[in-house]
Amino acid sequence: MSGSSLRRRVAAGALLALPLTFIGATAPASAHDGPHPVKIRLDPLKGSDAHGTATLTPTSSGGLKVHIHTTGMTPGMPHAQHIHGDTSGTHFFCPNDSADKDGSGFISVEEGLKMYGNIHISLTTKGDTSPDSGLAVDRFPVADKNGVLDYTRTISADQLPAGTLDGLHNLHIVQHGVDANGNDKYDLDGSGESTFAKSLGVKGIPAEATDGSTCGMVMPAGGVETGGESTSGVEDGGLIALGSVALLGAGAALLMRRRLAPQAD
Ligand SMILES: [Cu+2]
Repeated sequence: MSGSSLRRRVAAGALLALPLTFIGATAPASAHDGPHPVKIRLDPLKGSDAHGTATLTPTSSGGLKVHIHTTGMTPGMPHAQHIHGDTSGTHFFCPNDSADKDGSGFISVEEGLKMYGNIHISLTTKGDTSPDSGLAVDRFPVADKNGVLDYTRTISADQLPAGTLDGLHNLHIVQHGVDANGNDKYDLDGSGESTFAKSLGVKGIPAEATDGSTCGMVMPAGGVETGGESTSGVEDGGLIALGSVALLGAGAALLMRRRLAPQAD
């Protein structure tokens, strides 16, 4: 073998080795063995001190196991909770304090939807998990007397919107229900009436029942949070919020009124 041929071989070997090393170091294992579980830290939204964790685990049969554990929730009350956003790549995010445009001290549904996106999955305890069940408070988990909420449900493959498992990193979890006046229940004295429920034609629902309590961004293992606000995401948000109001429907809100409106006794 001539010297120049050897050098060419060594050079070619080095060129091959470089990209292989690069791929080995950076390619996610999930490229070949399906989506991995993601763990989400649920942080308090403005005015809330609830927090916790959620774990989303894709099942071998194409479903999604959801486990949520939060503390500091309104005790004894149901908490609507959803996976928000979509899997098309639109950039959604958890709203920070500045999202409280009306100065209520909390993030209302209207304020939040522009940021965390539409309802993708309703995390109910049984039955339907579509956006139609967004306010089905009789099927949302109830926090215990200490304000601890523990929720586990496996959503079957046929109930998951197409692309959910591959698009987990675009999604968020939002829990609702706060206790503005610290009396351990939702009432109109706390934070007034829910303008969101009212917009659906249902009066008398406490804003405490629909204001956001926690939000968590879904990040793949080893993923880096990019942060920042996408202008297009915000602009899209207005339209998406309108769509969501229509999706939730007056029927769901009526259910909510039955469950949450102050009882005459
Ligand atoms: Cu929600």
